[in-house]
Amino acid sequence: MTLSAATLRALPESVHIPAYDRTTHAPGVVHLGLGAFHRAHQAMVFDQLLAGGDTRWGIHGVGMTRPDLVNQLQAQDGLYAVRIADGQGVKWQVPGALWRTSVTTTERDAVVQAIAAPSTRWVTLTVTEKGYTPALAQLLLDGLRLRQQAGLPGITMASCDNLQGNGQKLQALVKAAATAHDTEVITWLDAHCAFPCSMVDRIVPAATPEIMAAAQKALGQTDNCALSTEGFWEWVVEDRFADPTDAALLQSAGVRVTGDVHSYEEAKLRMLNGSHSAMALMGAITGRPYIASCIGEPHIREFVHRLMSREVAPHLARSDWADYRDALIARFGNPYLKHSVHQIATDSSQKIPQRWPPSVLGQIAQGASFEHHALAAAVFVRYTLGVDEQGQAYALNDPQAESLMAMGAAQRTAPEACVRALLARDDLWGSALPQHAAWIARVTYWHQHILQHGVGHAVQQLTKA
Ligand code: CS2
Repeated sequence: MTLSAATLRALPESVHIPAYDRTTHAPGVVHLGLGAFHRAHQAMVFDQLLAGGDTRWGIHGVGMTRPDLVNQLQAQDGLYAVRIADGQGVKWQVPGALWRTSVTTTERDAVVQAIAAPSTRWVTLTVTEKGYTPALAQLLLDGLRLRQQAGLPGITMASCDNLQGNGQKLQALVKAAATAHDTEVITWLDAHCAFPCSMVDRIVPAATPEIMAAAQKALGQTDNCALSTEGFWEWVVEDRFADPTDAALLQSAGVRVTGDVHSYEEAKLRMLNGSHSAMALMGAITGRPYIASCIGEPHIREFVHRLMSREVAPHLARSDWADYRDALIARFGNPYLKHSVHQIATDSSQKIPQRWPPSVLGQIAQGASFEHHALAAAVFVRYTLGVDEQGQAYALNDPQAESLMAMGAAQRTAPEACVRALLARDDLWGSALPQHAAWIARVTYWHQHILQHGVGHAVQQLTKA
């Protein structure tokens, strides 16, 4: 038996299931990017609002890249189980907010129509860092134009990707795609639509065969779309909505609505995601498969603790950073989350710019040490070799993979030139760092150390100092 609307009632009582009607109302949210994160984060917030009786939060989920996943979700009537597990315990829940699905590649028109549907009030996005393309802007613009022409109300478009100022970036992207024929839709958009910035946080690893097997056991049914996550979740969204009454509603579901998302965004990107990238690259090279296996090593744990305390925190507006750091280290160690280092190392070229350079520049401006970030950057250079310390090859999954590997290939024979070439890239490091001699010198130092003695030795050397 496979999980679906028909089999939902046969689930064990311990599994929390939706009790509300999922078929009568049209979705109020179009979500672009139907990956694991959205399904275990916002979809569960919307599930809560639906459970409270507000029928406007059903989701039309749009897969941007994975038709296979969308087909599986469709076969299960949009239902999937989420295992929520950490030191507090383990529970299973089936959120019911996903009501319809489409794939952009083959059903673009259906997506445009969904954005333009009278019932649609929100568009949310988790399309990843590399998803902010002119094609995305055009898709949104086509939907918005139909709304404007039909005289429909404006909508809230909430980017939920790990980018600083994500709402502003989305708005700028949509406007940049407009041509001279779009003057009316842009005037309408400015007057009626809202692009709030958002900080979203919950660790949701990509699904694994292990979680499918655990789902089978807990549900007594097959679930090809099961996910695993932690109890913790946070959604901080800017108080900027097409319908201002949404603020109170979201708050009632545990979302933080504020004028100041910036301080949450920068703390999350540099503390959580910055540490994640450093550990993921270390794990990839040393053959540690999961984040929990990395943070479980005392020297890596010390490295991450010091990276956050000494080099990230001094530049954050968020004053409760010490508690935040300690909570993060505990979350990284969650044994239930088999969070693959190679998954996090994916698209590093798109992630590093938000995660590391702002802290390095902050340290430089204060004349303070940036050794931990220099070591992390050296680990990234070493990562571009595509072979771990045991001699196992791994693939770089990155839009820049080819150029990164071409630059990194000769690092054993011409290490300094390779480090220089990779550090000269302003797409990764911004405009100031590639000129900074001391930064280049320290990355070069750690890179040599790593080539000679290995990543573990380098981390130990630094954390002993
Ligand atoms: C991770 C994030 O894959 C990655 O790059 O750093 O997906 C991280 O797990 C989430 O941002 C946590 O909220």
